[in-house]
Amino acid sequence: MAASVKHSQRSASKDQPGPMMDTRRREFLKSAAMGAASSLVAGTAAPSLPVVTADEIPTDGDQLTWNKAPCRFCGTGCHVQVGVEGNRVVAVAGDQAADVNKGLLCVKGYHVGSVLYGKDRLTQPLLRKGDQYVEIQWDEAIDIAAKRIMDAPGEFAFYGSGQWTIPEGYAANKFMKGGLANNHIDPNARLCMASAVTGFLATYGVDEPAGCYDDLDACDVLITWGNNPAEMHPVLFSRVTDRRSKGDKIRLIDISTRRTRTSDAADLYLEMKPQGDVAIALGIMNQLIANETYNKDFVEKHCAFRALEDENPTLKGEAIGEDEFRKRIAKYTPEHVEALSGVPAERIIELAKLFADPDLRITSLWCMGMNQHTQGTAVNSLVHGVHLLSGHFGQPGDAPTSLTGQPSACGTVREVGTLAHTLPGGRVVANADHRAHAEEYWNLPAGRVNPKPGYHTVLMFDRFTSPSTGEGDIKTMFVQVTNPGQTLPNLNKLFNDKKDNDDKFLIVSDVYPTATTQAADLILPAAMWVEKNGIFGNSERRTQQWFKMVSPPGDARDDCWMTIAIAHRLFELGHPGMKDKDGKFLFAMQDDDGNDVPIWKWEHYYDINVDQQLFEEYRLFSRLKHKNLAPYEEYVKARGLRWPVVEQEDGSWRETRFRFSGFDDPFVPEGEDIDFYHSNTNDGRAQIWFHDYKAPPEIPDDEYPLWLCTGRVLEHWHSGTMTRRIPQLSRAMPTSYVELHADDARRLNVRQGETVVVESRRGSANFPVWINGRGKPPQGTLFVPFFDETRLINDVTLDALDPFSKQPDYKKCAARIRKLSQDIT
Ligand SMILES: Nc1nc2c(c(=O)[nH]1)N[C@H]1C(S)=C(S)[C@@H](COP(=O)(O)OP(=O)(O)OC[C@H]3O[C@@H](n4cnc5c(=O)[nH]c(N)nc54)[C@H](O)[C@@H]3O)O[C@H]1N2
Ligand SMILES: Nc1nc2c(c(=O)[nH]1)N[C@H]1C(S)=C(S)[C@@H](COP(=O)(O)OP(=O)(O)OC[C@H]3O[C@@H](n4cnc5c(=O)[nH]c(N)nc54)[C@H](O)[C@@H]3O)O[C@H]1N2
Ligand code: SF4
Ligand SMILES: [Mo]
Repeated sequence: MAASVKHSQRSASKDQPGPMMDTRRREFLKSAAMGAASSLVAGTAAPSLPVVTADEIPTDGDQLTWNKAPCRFCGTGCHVQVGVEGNRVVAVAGDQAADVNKGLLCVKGYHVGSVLYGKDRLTQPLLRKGDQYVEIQWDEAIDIAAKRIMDAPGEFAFYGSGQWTIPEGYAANKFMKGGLANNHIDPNARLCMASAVTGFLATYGVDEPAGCYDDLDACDVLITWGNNPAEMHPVLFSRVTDRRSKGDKIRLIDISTRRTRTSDAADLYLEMKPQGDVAIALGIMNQLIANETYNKDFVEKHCAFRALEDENPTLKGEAIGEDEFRKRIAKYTPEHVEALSGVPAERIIELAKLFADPDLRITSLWCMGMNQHTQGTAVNSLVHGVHLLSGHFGQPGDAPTSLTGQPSACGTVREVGTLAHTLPGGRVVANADHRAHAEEYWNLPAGRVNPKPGYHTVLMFDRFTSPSTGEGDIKTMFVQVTNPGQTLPNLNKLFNDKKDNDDKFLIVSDVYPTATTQAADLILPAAMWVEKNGIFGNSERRTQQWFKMVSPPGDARDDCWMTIAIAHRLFELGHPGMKDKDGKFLFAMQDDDGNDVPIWKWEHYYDINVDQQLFEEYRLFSRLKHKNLAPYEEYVKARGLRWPVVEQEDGSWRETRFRFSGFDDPFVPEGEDIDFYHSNTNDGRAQIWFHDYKAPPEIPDDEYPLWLCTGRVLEHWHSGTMTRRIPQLSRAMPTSYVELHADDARRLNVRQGETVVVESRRGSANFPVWINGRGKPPQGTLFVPFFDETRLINDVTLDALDPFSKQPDYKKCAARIRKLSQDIT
């Protein structure tokens, strides 16, 4: 067993002021933060944390202790310095020693410390008794949860999160797949990056981006494919705008269905129709082929062509020759693409010319516009294909990079393998060798891991709330660190029926009351962020560690402890899966002297570093598919390391920035420039896919004449449970709204600020109108952010899925708006 890290080691990461940062970039972000905070309404101020800039961190002589942690919010993965006095976080500053953000934070990061101090934190387990909740003790709560599972282990589902820490997700995964031999575990990241995963797998045979944030420092052209990093990955985006303000020539091209702050910063804004991205990617490839301007050498050496099988298509597809690819791509002429996407033919030609230029470095970024898409796998593969066909791959600045949104969607979901069909380290339950490795590392009897994938998120909720399928075979569900009662699509179908269904038992662990806890039978109060130890994995394969700094309020406890305590109660109740093959508890742990530590008892949970022990076990898996991680102690010292991390001859650990590239990736054989060593065709080649354009699943018609897109805003995090409790953020953006084009408003006779009903075939919700607001949707389209629990836009959205990734499309459906007073007959 690895040695546990003593708390005294924490001071090792105490920070000294780092290198000078660019003042303009800092001013930009500071003013963005202050801009949001400046709309404070006088007189309503609640206690809040001071915003401290990195160079204002007090040093010696005061009571504060500073320690590092990644920001609680987005997948950018900035590091903050957290100032603690007594048992309270009292200040937060950007971490100058962090490569990702070099001391900068966005408005959410500056206020991240306040997430802990909303007035209505959950502090005691609560059990539903009729219409009431009664406070109960933890022993009873754990016993109730364990007995529900014991009654029907195969009818239990675990719904987790890309905001789980790596050890939390790893423990949940081991509990389900190794303990209960039940694969009904899936995280909210299914709603977020499942199509990115299938795109990577189909193209390279292995998940996660080859490039990293350094590409943004080196590219000549940056293309955003329907994402809005100016608001959703702000510090990352500032890395690019910063270069431009220093005089670097960098061209920003924003392709989007609506004008956003990213479009405002772009040199060229291309407005497309929903689903137009598929056509645009096909159009670029068409031109590269038609003009013979693709990179023949790169394609010949490193690529192969592929398409879906005619019958029973699979993610693997079938090989097609280059001639067949040429034939199929021929129909996507710039004119045809213009008709499908709304982007003028000459702009498609212009994009193709950029990709045809071998002297440029081109980075593509995307996020939910391409993933929440019924052709999500297809469009992800096509954009990889554009880069491969043109050879814009593998050099710093030349990269197709999918950004993740949540702080550990990569770390906890993709790497730890918490999806319903995956195992740790990028492996799958359907493969006998992969199962055998898991059984070996978990010391389980052969055959324990179930080969059948569990239910993906949408199916899991369908089987739980079962509006259409009779009883539904999921009887008990445990939800941790996610708020499905607000964020699932088509809530009337997938969630709202739970409220009237007493046969189903919903256990929810959260930090605040939410739309989901409202429907819960058992509510478990959780410790959050720096109230516990943790590890996150960000968008660029960077694994980042932090220590617990303050105690959680009341009786709130760690999510990982809850999972282990439930597992141990099941062990006591005699569930055979909670034993390893030597009869020992699945999560048995010892201290440095080899003594057993009863970590299922809360008072002993922090006697050892449970995170470290789980991480060291998980590390074994990381080596199976070249996702190698360093020992835990290395992450204690660093501001994150990008995997694969391999040990050097001198005993140091080296991270990897550019995967598959001979000059940087330790797994590319000596002398090779590029090697796709997980190739689906076992020949070192990546696949350039052909997919036909398909129409969106629901298209506006006479009854529902408008396109509805949903998404986010800078100030709020998802369902708003955390950011709406931070006074500065909630005052800056107090309520959600519907963005509308001025001509549509005129035609519909609605005014700025007026509340209207937004409705679809599935449901409705009310929103104030915002014309020419934060974003500007084109005529005939609406945009609604989903952070406001008082106005649930997911009563309106569609639950149509991508056939491979099973990710729903929240970005397009048919809707209408009407005045509040006006009835539709
Ligand atoms: N402030 C803040 N930042 C966040 C988050 C947050 O809640 N708040 N959440 C994080 C998470 S988990 C995520 S997943 C990311 C999301 O980050 P983004 O994807 O950048 O943001 P969204 O607002 O979800 O996406 C809205 C965009 O989808 C595009 N779109 C609509 N239809 C299409 C289409 O057919 N094709 C394409 N290509 N684009 C289309 C539109 O251009 C629209 O602007 O943000 C992360 N960062
Ligand atoms: N309409 C629409 N809906 C969407 C999307 C969209 O674009 N449009 N995007 C989808 C995407 S990409 C995503 S990622 C999802 C996000 O959807 P969710 O994950 O459901 O949203 P969050 O608000 O992040 O929920 C996290 C919950 O965890 C709680 N929490 C915080 N810290 C802790 C902790 O340490 N422990 C515990 N137990 N709880 C904690 C918070 O209070 C909050 O209730 O939304 C999806 N839904
Ligand atoms: S960009 Fe993301 S990680 Fe960085 S401070 Fe803002 S919310 Fe936090
Ligand atoms: Mo997400």
